[in-house]
Amino acid sequence: MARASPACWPAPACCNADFNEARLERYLVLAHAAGITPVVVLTKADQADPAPYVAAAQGLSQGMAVVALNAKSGDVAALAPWCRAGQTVVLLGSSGVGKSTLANSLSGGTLATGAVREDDAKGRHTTTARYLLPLPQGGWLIDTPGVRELQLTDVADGIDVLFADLIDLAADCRFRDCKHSVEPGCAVQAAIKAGRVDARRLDSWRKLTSEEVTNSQAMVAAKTRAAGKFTKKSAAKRRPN
Ligand SMILES: Nc1nc2c(ncn2[C@@H]2O[C@H](COP(=O)(O)OP(=O)(O)OP(=O)(O)O)[C@@H](O)[C@H]2O)c(=O)[nH]1
Ligand SMILES: [Mg+2]
Ligand SMILES: [Zn+2]
Repeated sequence: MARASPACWPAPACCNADFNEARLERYLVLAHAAGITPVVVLTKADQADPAPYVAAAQGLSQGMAVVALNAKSGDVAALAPWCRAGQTVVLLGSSGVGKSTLANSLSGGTLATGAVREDDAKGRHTTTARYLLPLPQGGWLIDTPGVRELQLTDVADGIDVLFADLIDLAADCRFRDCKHSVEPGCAVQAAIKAGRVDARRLDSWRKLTSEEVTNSQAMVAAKTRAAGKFTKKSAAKRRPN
């Protein structure tokens, strides 16, 4: 995606059993790491009261736009601010959340959509390629295949943006190397006790940071091994027989 054009990243999720805060947080970290504005779109608002899902999504990031709608109805005007000329929209989310349905409603296109499984509301990976579609307001939309698993690597910046409030608080902890668990003078634990911060967010911050560090170290190690092999091969080629 061209960096020059303002882009937004609606991360559709459903107002049903498939709604998952931890998964949404991963999309948000990825978007922030890429310098893209995330917008959470809660589809299937016709199937359940969207209010608790909207509140849960808003709790993931202060001030983030969260839109609940019925992607099938064609009434997607609430997304107009992100679909204007010069803007690019990428739909990202699990299979079956309604990305292609939303893409069709926004663009007037006819991308294939697929039914979800009845027992757990999961999709069947209907879309298998990426599609670029022009939007009537002048922007562009990219529909993508459903994400199966999202492993985070090299996104430390994105984690810092999503958890900026906790990082700010941590600056007031008594100890520089505070782990925000049982240390005296921990500003993060104080905020949790005062009800200003959800303990779940601290847990997510820890989990995502640790996963990111492990994955990034594994990536560096793999690159170093690959570079070592390459150097040995080219040295062998240069060696006179
Ligand atoms: N009731 C209702 N059904 C919806 C809504 N959005 C999508 N659906 C239905 O959900 C199913 C999956 O929709 P798709 O648009 O194919 O989902 P997708 O995210 O593109 O799925 P993949 O291509 O597999 O990644 C289809 O049966 C849609 O008709 C909605 O807002 N309300
Ligand atoms: Mg699709
Ligand atoms: Zn602390």
